[in-house]
Amino acid sequence: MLELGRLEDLPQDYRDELQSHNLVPLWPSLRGVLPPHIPARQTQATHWPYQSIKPLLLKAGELTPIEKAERRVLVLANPGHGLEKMQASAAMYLGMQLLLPGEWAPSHRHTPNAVRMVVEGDGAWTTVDGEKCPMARGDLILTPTGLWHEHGHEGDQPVIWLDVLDLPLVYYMEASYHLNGDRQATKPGQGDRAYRRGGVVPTPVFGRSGARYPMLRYPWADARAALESLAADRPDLEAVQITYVNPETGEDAENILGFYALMLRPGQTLRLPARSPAIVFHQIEGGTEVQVPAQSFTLAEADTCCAPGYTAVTLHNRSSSEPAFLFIADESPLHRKLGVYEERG
Ligand code: 1HN
Repeated sequence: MLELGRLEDLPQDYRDELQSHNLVPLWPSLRGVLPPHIPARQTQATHWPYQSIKPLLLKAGELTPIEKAERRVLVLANPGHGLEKMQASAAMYLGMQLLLPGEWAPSHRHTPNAVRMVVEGDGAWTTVDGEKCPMARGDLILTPTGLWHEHGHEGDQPVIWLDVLDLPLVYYMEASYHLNGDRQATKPGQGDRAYRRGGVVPTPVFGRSGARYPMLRYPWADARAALESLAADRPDLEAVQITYVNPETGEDAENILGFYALMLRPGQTLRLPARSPAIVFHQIEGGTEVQVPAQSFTLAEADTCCAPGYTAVTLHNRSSSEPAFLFIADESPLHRKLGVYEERG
């Protein structure tokens, strides 16, 4: 390939004059922003074992009262982006959040979309847009853009959950901000009850609710049952996977990030094609070997890892007798909406 001219090839007085006019020559940087064949990715495949997070998070519970934190979170930062950027990938933020018995994380709303995947503990709840959502292991709770949300805890043991946000993207867009609010009044109705069965939706005679996000909590018991049922119905199916969708539209539950649950049959090895979006895996039950080129992670329960886009990932259930269940988050909705989604076999 023809070498393009470098910045150093230009006379210093010319470079100085460009700079004084806020001008920059493209050609020294062209290959950097538009590399051949495959994008440059800062996202590095990274593994965050839960056993290294949990003691440090509990320590944060001793060191920092909730009033001094608002959200007591240790961020799962990708070293490829620089830890201070608080990014797991280009568009994804991950954090592990701790709420102690009796604590309250006050109501706020913000432009980034969030979900939480409950890791351990009972008795906590998140109120989203007036709906009080109980939190149990494996439950997925949405806090989409603009909706008020607050967390409380009436149990007697610490509660820990994984937050997934599109914060890096929304921040990059210079569109990230929050508003604080008062404790929410709760209203009747739970989306996970109203939309209990796939294929049928509530149809009030006197006007539909019109809620953009009709389902805010996806209980793990239901998602797990759906996976088990799918696996039993389709022994021929290689990837036993479900997508968390908006039950009124069938579209992804949120606008920017996609959320899925995957069941690996006992002993199963599943090769995922290289796709343009980055991907995050969180082990809900069982154990998985996650292979990316030149690296392999052994995920134990509650572990989290990520892989950059344009990378083939191979998953292997380490148990020959029990299924393994993974929660997956990725940037597919974003890539598809922007028209840059790619799969490379
Ligand atoms: C947020 O609102 C929560 O509500 C957690 O629990 C993590 C990280 C960045 C920005 C907002 C929450 C967050 C966050």
